[in-house]
Parts: sequence; C-alpha cells; structure tokens
Amino acid sequence: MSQHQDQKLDGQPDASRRKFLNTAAFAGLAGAGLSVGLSACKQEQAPAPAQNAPAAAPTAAAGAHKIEVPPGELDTYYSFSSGGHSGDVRIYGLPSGRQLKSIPVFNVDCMSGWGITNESKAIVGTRPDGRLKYITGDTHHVHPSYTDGTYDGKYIFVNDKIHSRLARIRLDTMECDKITDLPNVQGFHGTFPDKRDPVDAAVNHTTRVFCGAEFSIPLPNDGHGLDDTAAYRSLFTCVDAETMQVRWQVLIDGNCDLVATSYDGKLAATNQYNVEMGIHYPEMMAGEWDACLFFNVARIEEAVKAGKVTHIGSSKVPVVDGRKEANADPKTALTCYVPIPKNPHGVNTSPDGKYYACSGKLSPTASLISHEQVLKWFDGELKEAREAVVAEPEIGLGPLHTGFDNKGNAYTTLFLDSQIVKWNLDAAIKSFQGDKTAVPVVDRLDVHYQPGHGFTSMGETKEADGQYFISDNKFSKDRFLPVGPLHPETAQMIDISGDKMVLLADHSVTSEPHDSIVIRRDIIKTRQIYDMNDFPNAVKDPKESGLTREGNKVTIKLTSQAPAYSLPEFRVKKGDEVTIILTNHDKVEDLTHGFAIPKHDINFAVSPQETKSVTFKVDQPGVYWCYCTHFCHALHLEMRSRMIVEA
Ligand code: K7E
Ligand code: CUA
Ligand code: CA
Repeated sequence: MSQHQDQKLDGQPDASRRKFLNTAAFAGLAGAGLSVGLSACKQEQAPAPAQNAPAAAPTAAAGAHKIEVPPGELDTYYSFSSGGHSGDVRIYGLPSGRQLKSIPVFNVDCMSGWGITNESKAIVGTRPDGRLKYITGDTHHVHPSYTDGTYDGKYIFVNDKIHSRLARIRLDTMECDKITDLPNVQGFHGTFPDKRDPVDAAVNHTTRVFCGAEFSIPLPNDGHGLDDTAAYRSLFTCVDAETMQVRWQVLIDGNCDLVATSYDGKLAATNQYNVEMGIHYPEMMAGEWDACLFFNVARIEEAVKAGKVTHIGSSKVPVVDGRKEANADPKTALTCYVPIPKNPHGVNTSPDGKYYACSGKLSPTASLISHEQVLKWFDGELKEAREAVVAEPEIGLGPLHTGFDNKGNAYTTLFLDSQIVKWNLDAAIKSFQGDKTAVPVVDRLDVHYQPGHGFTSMGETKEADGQYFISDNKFSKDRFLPVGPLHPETAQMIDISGDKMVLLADHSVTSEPHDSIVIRRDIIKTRQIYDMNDFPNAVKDPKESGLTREGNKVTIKLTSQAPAYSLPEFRVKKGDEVTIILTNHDKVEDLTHGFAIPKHDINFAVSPQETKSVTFKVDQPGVYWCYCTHFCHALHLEMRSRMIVEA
C-alpha cells in the first residue's frame, strides 16, 4: 500500500499532517487489539501539527470547469443531499455549491412550519395527544424515482435510520408528502428505488423502493427473547413507490447496509458487514468474509402471491424466508449470498447496468460483481456464488462508496487514506483474470479529510455524464474558521472530465450530510405557485374570513394579501382550542407570508395560493400580536393581526 501513501500531490497539505490524520484514524481500530487486515499499512507516529496552523489551501488547478456562476446565470445541476442527524434534505446548486433550500422531513422546521402545521403533522404522524410521534430523524440516503433508467423528476425517497421510516419528497414542490413506518426492523439504513418492474416488462419506471435494516432484533420485538441474541434477525423491506405501503419483507441471515438495484428490475442488492450476526463490534469483524446479498424480486413477488409467507407479531406485512438454509437450491432461491471480504460498505450499480461495486471498508479492495453472473447463479449455472465476482482490485485503505463516469471508470472514497481513487473497470477485470499488464488504479486525489460518500453527476443513471465528483468528507478539522467543538463537514467538488481528477472547490456544510445525488437541471420541473384547489380547507374568498365556534372549539378563517391579513383582530376565550386556517391569496411568485403567535409556539409560512392550518390551546388571557415573519412588502412590519384572549 506504500505506493500511494508516499505519493505527494502538489499543493496538498504537508505529508506529516496527513500521516497524523491517518494514524489517528487507525488508532481507533488498533485500540481494539484486533487484527483488521490492515497491518501491512501501519504508519509511524508523526508529531501533532502546531495548534491552529491552517492547512495549505488546495490548488484549484485550471480544470475544464469553472465554478463561478455569475448573476443572471443559473447552476447546471441540482444536488440533493441528506442532512444526516439534522433530519432534513438539502438542495444545492452546482457547480456554484450554493445551498438553495433545506427541505424539512423528519425534523421540525420553524421557518416553514413543518411539524407545527396540522397538514405536516398528519404526514409526520402524531400521538393520541396530538404531539408529534417523533421529533428526531437521521437521513442518510436520497434517491430519486426513475423512468427508462434515468431520473424522471417525480420523487425523491429518503430514509430515517433512527425510527426506520421512509419518506417521499415531491420534486415539483420539493416538499415531503408521505412518511411510512417500517415494521419489524431497526436501523433502516440503505434505500434504493427499483428502475423497472421485474414482473411486468412494460412498466419501465420506479414502482418499488427497497429498504435495508442494519440492526438485528428479537422478532417480534415485544419484550420476549431479549437475551437470546442468536435469534435476533433483520429484514429487507419493499415499499410501494406510489401508495407508500409496505408490500413485503424478507427475513435474512446477517444484516443489510446499503442498497442498490439493477437497471432491468430483476435484482436488488445489499452489502452485509455482519454475516457473523455479532452483537458487539469485535464479533462483527471476526470473520474474514462477509457478503453482498442479492434479492430475486420476481421470485419474491411470486412467493408472496402464492401465500408462502409468515407474519411477525401483529404486523400484517407478508414475510418470505430469505435465509441461507431455506434457499440452498439456486433454481428456486429468493436470495443469493455472494461472499465479499471483511465488513464491506456501499454497493453501487455501474451506469451500463453490468456491475455492482462493493467496497471493502476493512479490506483495501473493491469487489466488482457481475449482474449477468448473479442471474446465472439463480439459473443454477454457477458452482459458487463467489464466481459472480469478476474483479477485486486493491485500491487503498477504507474504501466506502463508489461513483461512476461515462468512460468505464469508478471513483471510490477511501476513508482512511483521505483520498478519492479512480480505477478502471475493464483493467480491474483483466487484472483479476491474471493479466499482469493491466493496471486498475489510474489516479488518486487527496481530499480533506476522511471522505464518506462520493458520487458523480448523473452517475446513478444510464445518463452518467462524467463531469463532477462530489466528496462528502466526515472531518474538516482546521479548514475553516473555528466555530467551537462542533465542526462543520466539508464537501469538495472534483472535475472528472479529464484524465486527471482536479479539485475545483471545497465548501463547509452543516453537519452531517451522508449521501447526495447530482441531477441535471432540465430534469426537474418545479411549480412556482400552488393551486388553491389542491387544498381542501382553502379559504377561497377573503369574505369567508371570520370565526365559527362549536363549544370551546373555535375555527378562524383567514387570508393574506400583502401587506395585510383579512382579519385585523379576532377574539377567543381562555380554554378554547383554536384552529387557524390561513390561505395566501397573493399570486405573485416569491410572495410568501409568515404567521407567528407569541407565547403559543406557532410559526409557519404560506407561499402564493397555499393554505396551512394550526391548532392550539389558549389558556392565558391577554393580547397577542400575530405577525408576518416572512419579509413580503415595504409594509411587512405593519402586517399584523391581534389575537385577543378574553378571561
Ligand atoms: Cu456510508 Cu449512511 Cu451512506 Cu454515511 S453511510 S458515509
Ligand atoms: Cu407578509 Cu411579511
Ligand atoms: Ca463482518
């Protein structure tokens, strides 16, 4: 491994700093006193760098691409990025790297009123007392819906690892419209929509979303078998992309991690780092081999249809048996376990649909699995599932995620090496077949520091265009002005259009994005103004404004038109449950109003022709100035209404 550790790239931080970072990353693993298969790569201890010494700036060498997008011009790509444990999804414009919006999903957002309005609470889910079921979330993977092998601009799906929920975002309004709880699982991590229907060949768009659960639990998880850890299991879940109902689950051996799908709709895959089914992490890395697990979707659908299912606890979701023992005969098997070295992370499908790249994480390799070979295994034509692996190049330390260009190259993040490695698929296959002249690794680039996800422009579609690679790095350390102990992360943009990777820009990003996707802007067609008819509770005429009372339940109908609300004041009584319905009658693009009520924890925004409502209790008599929180007009400060609460 020494050849690339010794490699110096012009303008990169000095070698001792990089060594220090590398050594620190190793210390955590070495501290466990375990062999992690990396001993050949031990590094000398280098002195710690001087406190607060800035890292050398990366050279923004002249690439083919400029990142400046001057006023009057628009970015050429959208990038959608999971927010991590902030629970949101962010939208950036590329190549400028400017953040355009945060879409609240599993978090509460007081700017838009997500988690505050009745409409958003109904999507997120509430407890019997009306409070939100959860206010935390952890978004890792964002993946859009497909038509004909490329993005169709309809939806983006995103996971919540904490509470095992799948959310859907509409791409016309860029708002979450559905959230589904997955039963029987914990640690729902990887997710990917299918690209084509496996049963009906005429359906060439996304119909299912696959979800991998990382943690094994007692089934059902109702307090029985708490210490019977050998019986803990995890499941792979299929959700209907339109209804967002759970279609079926597969009981498996080992665990799921990331998820990928084939272009022909036939297979879904998940990498497994814990085939040991260990409970503590030394057990999870005890074996030299883990697996990439493939699901034969059509056979699973058939088994569900034939009623070859069980149910777990009170869950109505049909469960098929995908465990090894039950699937020993390839010709009828629902699942295929392809052995992959030590604790792999990430599985990504190449744009030509031929391969899956599964990164080693604790092995310095990436395994290239042939789609055709896996199908052959399911036809009973392979002796061993391992024969589906057609290349396994050594690419560096801590490989995690892989993106692809349109020229047959893969770009893998190396967490421990803090590098992006570019490797050629054909060369890797030839080298695996024994061709000594084939050199898989073609380029390396240092990133700062410790990359997690990496992805290319349009790289997860058959329209991969080989323009940009984004490295979402897990540490920023000394790259930005210090902001206290919680650091931002770094996202770096790399030009991959030439032979050599060229670093174009690096940006701070608020903690902690995991995965992102980069979509050509022509694919996204947004609505800039809502249709009032889409809201069943819309106050369509300002004349409908006013108060209606049923016992202590009061409804206030209100409209907004800059710079005024339709009611300058409204009177309620202490003890009332008040519902305010507000429709924004402004039709001008970008004319959003807010509505906040002091001491009642209410704030939300209504965009042109949109309706939102809130319900709350009033129990303190007094005068409360409701005011517009979103700058809308020269008389924005004057845009108010009085809530008068009588004793
Ligand atoms: Cu690698 Cu959740 Cu995609 Cu983070 S996972 S890096
Ligand atoms: Cu309306 Cu500010
Ligand atoms: Ca393992």
